[in-house]
Parts: sequence; structure tokens; C-alpha cells
Amino acid sequence: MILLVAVTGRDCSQLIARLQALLPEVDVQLWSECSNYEAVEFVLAWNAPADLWPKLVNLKAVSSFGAGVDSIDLSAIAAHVPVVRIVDDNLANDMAEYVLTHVLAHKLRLKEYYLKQSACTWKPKRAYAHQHVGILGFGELGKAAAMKLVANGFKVSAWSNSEKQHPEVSCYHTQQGLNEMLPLVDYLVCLLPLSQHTAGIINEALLTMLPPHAVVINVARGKHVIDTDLISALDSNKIRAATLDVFTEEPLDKDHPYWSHDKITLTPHCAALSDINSVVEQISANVKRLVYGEELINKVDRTKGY
Ligand code: NDP
Ligand code: OXD
Repeated sequence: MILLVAVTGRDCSQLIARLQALLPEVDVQLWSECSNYEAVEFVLAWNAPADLWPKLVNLKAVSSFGAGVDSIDLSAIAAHVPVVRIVDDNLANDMAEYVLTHVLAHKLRLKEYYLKQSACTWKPKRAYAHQHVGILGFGELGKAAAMKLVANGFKVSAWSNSEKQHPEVSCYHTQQGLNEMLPLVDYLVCLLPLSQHTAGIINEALLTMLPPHAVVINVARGKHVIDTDLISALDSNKIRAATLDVFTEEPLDKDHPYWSHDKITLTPHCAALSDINSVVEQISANVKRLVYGEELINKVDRTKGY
């Protein structure tokens, strides 16, 4: 059996060596050096080349290299093939810390002071009193962020696909629920998976429902945001500021207006990076489960696409 590593855009040699050490019975190969596509049963994928999938006639399982599965073209993989993803407490904690840090940075006006520092301007102001964070997506990462915010004194609301109840978080679902939540929140954090239902969700209509002091923090996927709508909401003071970790094209083009926008804080898709130790542990556990005919862990619901 071949475990094919089809992770593009990074050097996979360490990943392959670590997987091979944990799975001595399995032949771990890099997609570009594959010796026998028919023997490939398990693929670890991140932006795999599109022409790879039709060659894998004996494919039995696919794993994402990350928490999101949008880098995998699910329509190219037979419906009976399970797709799994990385679920990791350390990743969730990294995300929660990132979200808390950026909420606090906006509350404490840090970006304003960085800009004033470059002009040698001394102008102290009270921090904002805003305390209410709305989270789009209440899954592994949304919940971790919510708990970190609650533990730090924030009021948290969350919006999800299905109806939920939580003792410390006000839960919303459906479009009507979203419409009710948006005007109440001071900070809006996007932690949705990218799907046909969520692409472009941060658009003019949504931004108009937020209060003018609101801050948008997108840590999910760039395609959740209509860039021109976000820039125009910032320029017309419909919202106060934004933190963006993810972009439609990554790396972000040097000419993109986000780089120099005074109201945007930008980071290079680093909010919660997959840890190689967790990845190799989870992949090898799932490969062993596949070999022993057991149910895989961290399966994606193929009908929902996340
Ligand atoms: P989960 O699948 O655990 O949670 C997704 C949440 O979104 C669920 O609460 C789900 O609702 C909700 N949801 C999905 N579709 C809709 C919809 N149409 N309307 C309303 N709610 C919806 O995902 P994770 O929390 O693990 O990850 C979220 C995303 O974060 C990933 O898909 C990835 O894109 C991004 N990410 C970003 C990283 C970074 O470094 N910037 C790192 C890792 C991930 P329900 O609970 O009802 O199913
Ligand atoms: C992920 C990511 O989905 O890093 O894990 O964005």
C-alpha cells in the first residue's frame, strides 16, 4: 500500500520521513515521484494537482493536511471515499490565543498607537469599553476561541449551521439568527469552513448590519470576504477596523490595497499552523485504522462538505 503525500507549496521531506518511521509497513511517497498510482490507498492532500485524482483508482481514504478541507476538490473523489481532517487541541489553542490577542489589540487601540508612534504623536485615549464578540462558526476552533474570550471577561455569541445551546455563549443559527446577532456585536470573528454557502458571506449586506464601531477578524478563508465591500465599509466608516489572516490569493499580492490600509491589520495565514507532530500522529493513526478495517477519526461529513 502506498500513502501518497500530495501536499504542494512546501518541502515534504521531513513529513515523509516522519510518516515512514511511524508506518514501516507502508510505502510513503511524494506525489511527484509516485511509482505506482494503482497501489495508492491513502492520500495526504493540500492543494494536490487536479490531474492526480483520476489516476488513483484504488483510493480508500484522503486526509487534509490541515483543519480545513477546502484545499481538496471533494467532487473529484468518489463519494464512498472517507475524507478526514486535522483536529488538534494545540491548533485550537493557537487559534483561540490569536483571536483573543487581536480582539484585545483593537480594544486597546494598538494599531492607532503604532501609527501615532511613526509620527511621534503623543495622544493617550481610554481603551474601548466594547465587550461583545460574535463568532461565525461554532465548531472546533470557534468553540476554543469562545471559551478563551469568555475566560477573559468577554460576552460571546456564536452562529452555526445547526441549532445549539451553550451555558456561556448565546447561540444563533439560520439567516434570521445571523441578522439578530450582527447588530449586537462589537467584534465579528469568522471561523467558518469555506463552502458554497459561506463563500462571500462577509459582504456589503452583512457589514451594513454591524454597528459602526465593529471590528471584523477573518481567520477562516480569504474567500469568505468580498474584498471591495470590506474596503469600502472601512473607508466609509461603516465599520472601524479589520484583522485579516487569510486571503483569496496567498501569498497576498504586493500591490493589494490591504497591505497599506490604515484600518487593516494583516498577518500571513499564521493564526494556527498545523503542527507536524500532530499531523503525523493523526495520519498514521488513520492509516492504521484503514489497514485494520476500523472507522477513521475526524471524518468530514461529505454531504455538508466540512
Ligand atoms: P468545524 O467544522 O469544526 O466547525 C465549523 C463551524 O461552522 C460549525 O459550527 C458549523 O456549524 C459552522 N458552519 C458551517 N457551515 C455553516 C453555514 N453555512 N452557516 C452557519 N454555520 C456554518 O471547523 P473548525 O472550527 O475546525 O475550522 C474552521 C475553519 O477555520 C477551517 O475550515 C479553516 O478554513 C479555518 N482555519 C484557519 C486557520 C488559520 O491559520 N487561519 C487554521 C485552521 C483552520 P455546525 O456546528 O452546526 O455544523
Ligand atoms: C488549516 C489552515 O485549515 O492552516 O489548517 O488554514
